[in-house]
Amino acid sequence: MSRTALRICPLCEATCGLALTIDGTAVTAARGDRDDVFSRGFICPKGASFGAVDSDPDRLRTPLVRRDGELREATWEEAFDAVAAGVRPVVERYGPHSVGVVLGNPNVHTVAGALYPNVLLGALGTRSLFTASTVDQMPKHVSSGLLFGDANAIPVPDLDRTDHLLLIGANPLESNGSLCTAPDFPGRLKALKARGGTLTVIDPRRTRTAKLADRHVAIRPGTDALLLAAMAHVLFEEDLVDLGALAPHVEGAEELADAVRDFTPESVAAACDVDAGVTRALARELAGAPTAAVYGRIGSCTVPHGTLASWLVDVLNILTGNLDRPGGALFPQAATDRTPRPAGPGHGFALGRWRSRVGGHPEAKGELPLSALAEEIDTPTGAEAGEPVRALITVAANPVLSAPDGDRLDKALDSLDFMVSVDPYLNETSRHAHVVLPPPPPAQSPHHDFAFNTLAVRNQVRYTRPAVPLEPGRMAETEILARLTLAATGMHGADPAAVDAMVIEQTLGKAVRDPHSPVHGRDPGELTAQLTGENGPERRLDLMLRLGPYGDGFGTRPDGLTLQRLLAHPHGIDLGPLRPRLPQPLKTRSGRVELLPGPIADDLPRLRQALAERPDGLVLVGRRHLRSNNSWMHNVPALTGGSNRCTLHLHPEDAERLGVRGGEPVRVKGAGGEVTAPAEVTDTVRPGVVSLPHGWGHDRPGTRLTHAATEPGVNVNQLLDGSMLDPLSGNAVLNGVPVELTPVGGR
Ligand SMILES: Nc1nc2c(c(=O)[nH]1)N[C@H]1C(S)=C(S)[C@@H](COP(=O)(O)OP(=O)(O)OC[C@H]3O[C@@H](n4cnc5c(=O)[nH]c(N)nc54)[C@H](O)[C@@H]3O)O[C@H]1N2
Ligand SMILES: Nc1nc2c(c(=O)[nH]1)N[C@H]1C(S)=C(S)[C@@H](COP(=O)(O)OP(=O)(O)OC[C@H]3O[C@@H](n4cnc5c(=O)[nH]c(N)nc54)[C@H](O)[C@@H]3O)O[C@H]1N2
Ligand code: SF4
Ligand SMILES: [Mo]
Repeated sequence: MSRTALRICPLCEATCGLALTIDGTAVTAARGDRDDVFSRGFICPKGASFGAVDSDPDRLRTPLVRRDGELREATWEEAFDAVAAGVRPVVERYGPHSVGVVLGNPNVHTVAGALYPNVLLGALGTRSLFTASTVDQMPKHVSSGLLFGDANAIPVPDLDRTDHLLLIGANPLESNGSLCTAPDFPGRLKALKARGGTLTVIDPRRTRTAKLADRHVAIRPGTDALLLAAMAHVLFEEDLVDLGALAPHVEGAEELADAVRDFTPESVAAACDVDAGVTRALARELAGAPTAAVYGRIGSCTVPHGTLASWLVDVLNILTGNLDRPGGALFPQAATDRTPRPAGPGHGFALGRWRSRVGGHPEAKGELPLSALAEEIDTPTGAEAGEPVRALITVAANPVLSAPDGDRLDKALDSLDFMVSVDPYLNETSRHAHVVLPPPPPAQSPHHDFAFNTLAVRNQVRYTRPAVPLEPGRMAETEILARLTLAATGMHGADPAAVDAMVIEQTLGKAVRDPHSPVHGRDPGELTAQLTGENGPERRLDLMLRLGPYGDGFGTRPDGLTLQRLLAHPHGIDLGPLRPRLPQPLKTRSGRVELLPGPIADDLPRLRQALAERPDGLVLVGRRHLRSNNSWMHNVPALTGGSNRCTLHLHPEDAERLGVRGGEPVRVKGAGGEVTAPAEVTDTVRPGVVSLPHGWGHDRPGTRLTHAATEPGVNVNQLLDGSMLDPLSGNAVLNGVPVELTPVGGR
């Protein structure tokens, strides 16, 4: 007997609605849910393989606890006992900062990851927080923090209405998009072209996305900030600046004009390897389009000037009047956002409120660079104050492969007093843990996109309950994280429901005191009694929906959103296209968009120096494959093989010059080490640039990734030594990295 269950896909940021076929408790097929209000039936090969991802036999079924040096199956009770016994002595002896927390990418794809890590961090009181954000989008958070006063206020290109889209360092035809949640991104780009719009792609590789473009600019890696600064220069020089309706909300335009004066198209041409005429054309096209949006992603973030490039993306949107207008780049309004407060000056965004112990890196958004994790563990206390990280909690993270210099981190993890990993796999990182707590597979978990709805090209809200019940012996990831929080913070054994109850009490306590809240002045007890949901996490979702911008305000807006109303709409509720919202989202001290914030102005001299830089050798960039996802999907046979391989792309001219032949192994050497991968000669990379995908290197002992180990690939991040960072955000430089090639056994 088979049945159908709906489930939002958690495998990438596109958040497609899936219709799963369930036989017994197994997912036997997945297709796109045609009635999904947002994805309308779209599905990609990863979503179609949901069943295989879900039922991977290598997924751990029980907790593992290390005994006599070996990880062995254990009960949940034994596992949490071991967490309490491992973490508490470290906190008591060395203080809270000696417990590190590493949060990986899938936390933004789970209900558990949205609701519990902040509670854990608050209760631990540690400053040793490291996340995937600092190998990804931290530059964007910092630029948004500085421009808008809110690190999470990230404008999203209005894909469905824009007339002109400029994509920088993004390849949504493979990645399905990022910081821009859009099911069927490829279809939306084709629709843009079909309605007469234009697409420009800036990427050192001629990607599938670039092939779709009207104009592709194969820039030299790492130089986007120069190109974008020159475009801003042209807008000022040619009198193309038109803030439009933004004018009253923006300050600093004159100072900005001065700041970009040196960056003429001619002066950046050699560094970027982009003709001055092309740069001028890019600026004119942007200004001339009825509406336009500039959008930058990985290739513009994970570079030495990542924050400046991210800032310039929005600067160009602002100077052309495209920020916050339909067809431009707008701020989404998610159903679980906080009640919007009236516009006005805010607290602003502070950077560097503390620094990392060893490298002295400034915190950004409360985080330290993931690149600095190894040194924070393996550098003993010296002159600097503070203790090394001695215990580590990793949740959905595989930094041994995803962060620079995995070999060093590998050794550092082995030296910890205690480590616990919440992870479904025994992989390159979790193999070091003393305790592994495996979450259930996705079909057994609920789904709501707390994070991605704040980045979606259309306002909408969807929630799916677990498609199949928890297998016997399984524990929901929400409960795992609640129990972990209690065990790590001296409340081991308390009822995990107490964690949710505490959050609800605190949230309502604040809301009733807030004059702008729909529940101002009401009794928190009476409101708590109104919450519905089968469990703590659902009641918390109900709470957020009801207090949110579309919520029922606990009865003040009777037709507003509640969990019950959402459950009655299994394919989701459409909340309409993105709408202009300024000045409400601004939280800067001035209450305006601050075009030239101090830390940005202070970083511009470094960009000016880059005008003279010319790499004399090859530089490395990354790439993504549609049927893969970071480090953890190489274990699913249905998603491996074909073009999804860990090969080194290089241009025929470079291959010829270096004597490299396609299919033969090449040794690639970088500052952090060397790897050997088969060469793939292709003119899709520009001359001077080579490309390796990340997330490979599944050949370490002690893991349980049976299929991935048969074709392990190499870890590209071993080429990095972790010293190259964007200074403002602490983000790792993963693109535009100098490397040397030698054909193995060649000349
Ligand atoms: N060279 C290079 N390096 C890169 C990048 C690059 O472009 N180039 N990209 C960077 C980017 S953008 C990112 S986001 C990072 C990602 O870095 P990470 O977040 O460290 O890596 P992932 O491979 O996403 O690993 C996620 C981990 O979560 C586990 N997991 C999967 N599903 C679940 C779940 O439901 N619950 C829990 N608890 N765990 C789960 C997986 O088994 C895996 O161990 O990598 C970065 N590294
Ligand atoms: N299939 C698949 N989908 C994914 C993921 C995955 O691993 N696989 N990962 C997910 C995650 S965590 C993220 S963050 C997103 C990322 O989403 P995207 O940012 O779209 O990811 P990439 O495909 O890495 O695209 C980055 C592009 O930047 C180019 N590039 C490199 N250096 C430079 C440069 O200096 N300048 C410019 N202009 N371009 C440059 C690269 O050639 C590459 O084409 O994808 C998500 N979706
Ligand atoms: S595009 Fe992303 S969300 Fe949609 S089916 Fe594919 S992996 Fe899932
Ligand atoms: Mo990412």
